[in-house]
Amino acid sequence: MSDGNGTRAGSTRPTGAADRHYDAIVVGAGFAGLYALHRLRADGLRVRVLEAADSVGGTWLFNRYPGARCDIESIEYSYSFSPELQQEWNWSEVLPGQPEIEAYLNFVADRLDLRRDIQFDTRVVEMSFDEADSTWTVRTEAGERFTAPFVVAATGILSAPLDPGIPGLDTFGGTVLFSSRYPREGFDLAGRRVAVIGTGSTGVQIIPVVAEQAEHLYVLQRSAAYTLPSPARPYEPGELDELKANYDDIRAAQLVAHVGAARTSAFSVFMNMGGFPPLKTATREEQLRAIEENGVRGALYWSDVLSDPEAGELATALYGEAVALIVRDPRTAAGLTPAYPFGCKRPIIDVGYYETFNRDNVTLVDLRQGAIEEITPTGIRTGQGHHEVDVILFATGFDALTGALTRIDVRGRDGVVLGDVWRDEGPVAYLGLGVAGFPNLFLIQGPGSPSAASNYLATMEYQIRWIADCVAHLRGGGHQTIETLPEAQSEWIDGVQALVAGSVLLHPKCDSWYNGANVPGKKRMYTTYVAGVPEFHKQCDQVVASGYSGFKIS
Ligand code: NA7
Repeated sequence: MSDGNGTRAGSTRPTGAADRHYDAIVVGAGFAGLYALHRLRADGLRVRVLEAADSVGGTWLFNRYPGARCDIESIEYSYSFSPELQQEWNWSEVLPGQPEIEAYLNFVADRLDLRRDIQFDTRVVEMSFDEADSTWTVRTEAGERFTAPFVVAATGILSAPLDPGIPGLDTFGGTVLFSSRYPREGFDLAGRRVAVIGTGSTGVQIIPVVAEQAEHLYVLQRSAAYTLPSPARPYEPGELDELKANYDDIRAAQLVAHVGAARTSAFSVFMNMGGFPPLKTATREEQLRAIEENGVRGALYWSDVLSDPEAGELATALYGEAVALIVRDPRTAAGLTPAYPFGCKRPIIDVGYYETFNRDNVTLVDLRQGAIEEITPTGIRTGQGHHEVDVILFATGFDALTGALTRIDVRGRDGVVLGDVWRDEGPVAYLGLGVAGFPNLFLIQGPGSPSAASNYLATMEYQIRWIADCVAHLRGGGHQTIETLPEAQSEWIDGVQALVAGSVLLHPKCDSWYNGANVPGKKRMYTTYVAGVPEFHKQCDQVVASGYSGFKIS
C-alpha cells in the first residue's frame, strides 16, 4: 500500500538500444497511462510508460493546492475495470480530495504491479514517425531514445499550465506559487499577505481555504464565476459498504448517463436546471422568492435560462441579486457578478466561496475596474493601485486538450508537426482518438471526444479498451498501421461543432479553455462532443463494427 506521497521505486532504466524497443510506448502515468499500461500488458505487449514526474498521478499529482477536490463522486471517478480494485479501496468522501485520489492511484500502481514498466523523471520532448518501418521514435529530455510501433498519448487534458505572462514577475521579492505545481510539502501561509490570481474552478476551491490561513487575501478576478454550493461531504458510516454492494448497478447506470456519471457531480448540481417555470414569465415576487429560498441556485434553475438569451440576461441580473444576499459589501457583491451568460463555461461548485468575501481579511480586486499592469518587487500593480503582498498564487489555468502534446515536438508522416496542424486547422481529431497524418498515435480524450463535457474516467476507460482492441486487431491481422482519413476527421469535427451551433457555448463573451480562447494565439474552436458519453461509445463501436470506417489500415 502507498502513503500516496513519496517517490516509489521505479523500473530500472534500459541500457542498450535493444532494450529500448517496445510494442507500445505510453506517455504519462496518470489515470489514463496506468490503465493503458495494465490493459496493453495484459494483452501480451511489451509496454514502457514514460513519465516526467517522480511518481504516478499526473494531473492529480501536480494539482495539490489547498482545497483541491474532484467534482465527481469518488465511486464513479475511479476505475471500473476491476471489481477487486473497486472493493479493496475505501473512499472516505463523496467528492474526493486530491490527497485521497493520489493515494488511490498509488494503491492501483502497487496492486497491479505497474511501476516496473514505468520510467519516472523522464520527460518526452520529441516523437517522430518513421514511414520506412512504421515505427515511432520517442526522445526524452535526457536524450534517451525509445522505439515502438504504437504510442498512446496519455498526456492529460489539463496538464499544460499557462504562463500568466504578466510583466515583472521575475522582479517579485516574495514567493510565487502555482496551483498546478504546488509544493509537495505544502506552504505555510500564516501571517502572510497573499494574492490569488484566477477564479475558475481552481481559484474558487483555493480562495476559502487560503482565506482561513493568510493574514490577508487579495482575490484578483478577471472574470467572475457562476458557482453553486458543493454537495461535498464525508460518507456516512456504512454508506460506502452499501454502495459497494451495489457497484454493478452503479456502473450500469453510469454507462447510460449522459455525462458518464449518474450520481453526485458538478454536472448533477447544474443539471437539475429547469426545475422552475420560464424566468421571462415569472413575476418579480416569484423571482425574489426563488433566490431567497434557494440562494444563487434560485437565479439559474428556470427552464428558459439556457435556451433563451433574454432569459439568460435576466438570470445573470438575478444571480447578482442572489450574490448580494450573501455578500454584505454591495461593491464586492457587484464585483462578483459575472458579465457573461451562464452555461458557457465549466460548471463550478464551491464550499463557502461567497461567504469568504464577508471576512475582514479578504479583499476582492475586480480587474474589470482596472487590469493587472505589472508585478513589482513588493506586490502587484493594477489600474486600481498597488497591492503589497508576500505571496502570489497563480490559478490561471491550462492550455487544455492540446497543450500537453503541442509542447512535445510530434512529427507524423512527411515530418508534419502536430502543433502546426492544430495551430492552422484548430484542434482536430477523429473520435478524439487519432489525427490524420499521425499513424499509430492514439490520443486519450483528444479533440472531438466528450472530455470536458463528461466524467473523464468514463470516456478514458472506454477509449483505452478501444485502442487495445484495435492494436490486437492490427497485430492479429498482420497489419502495420492505422491512420485517420482526413475526410473522416473533418466530417467528425464538423458534426461535433454542429451539435453546439446556436448554443450559449459559442457566445462571443465566453472566453474559456473549452474553446481555446484562454490561450493567446490558439484557434478559437469548440471541439468537445456534447451528444453524451453513451452516444459517443455507440459511434465508436459502430466505427469498429464497420471495419474501422474513417481509418485506413495498412
Ligand atoms: P480556468 O477555468 O481556465 O480558470 C483560470 C482563471 O484564471 C480564470 O478566472 C481566468 O480568467 C484567470 N486568468 C487567466 N490568466 C489570467 C491573467 N493573466 N490575469 C488574471 N486572471 C487570469 O482554470 P482552472 O484551473 O480554474 O480550471 C480548469 C479545470 O480544471 C476546470 O474547469 C475543471 O474541469 C478542473 P478569465 O476567465 O480567462 O477571464
